[in-house]
Amino acid sequence: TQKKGATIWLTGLSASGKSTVACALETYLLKLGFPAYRLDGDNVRFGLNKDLGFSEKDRNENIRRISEVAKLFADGCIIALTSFISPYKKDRDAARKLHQDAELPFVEVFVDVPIEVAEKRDPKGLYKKARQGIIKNFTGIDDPYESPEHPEIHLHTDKQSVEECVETILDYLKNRKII
Ligand code: GGZ
Repeated sequence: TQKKGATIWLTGLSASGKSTVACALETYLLKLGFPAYRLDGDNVRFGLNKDLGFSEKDRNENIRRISEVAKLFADGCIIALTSFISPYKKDRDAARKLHQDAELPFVEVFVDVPIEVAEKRDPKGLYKKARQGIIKNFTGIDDPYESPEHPEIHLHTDKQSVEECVETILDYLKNRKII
């Protein structure tokens, strides 16, 4: 029988590894026969949310809309994998509440990495630009990131491999009977 959907909500700094983990997890889920769909900056911020920037208000609205979309996917028996910084606790809690009210599983995954490590990775050179003041309000530099206090899953991407991270999430999903 087809299982219910769920939302796996990855949160963490830029270059923490959210998208990398989401991509690998998606591959595994699909291989196991579970429909999964990834929502990330590339398919949301350039489409549905192209009117939004990075002010606190715009980030709030970005996350609010993504929460609603993820809920729709989950309601359609798909596992939605979201990878957005989602820096504000209030916004993540609202996403959780939205799912709880609809009786859909919501799994918050803290993709944790020390800022120094993220800044060293700097795959797009954005931290450098933020340090130079070319980009303003960059998360972790001159904009806040509120770490989750009680995430369902806490990953450390500076100490765990992508495979270990995926396995941790898969084990959790199996235990919760989501997959
Ligand atoms: C943080 C920014 C910013 C600012 C552009 N602050 O590493 P990336 O490039 O690919 O991921 C970051 C992405 C963040 O978008 P989100 O939708 O995830 O943010 S939020 O959840 O806070 O709404 C980064 C890029 O966009 N980027 N400017 N000022 N990240």
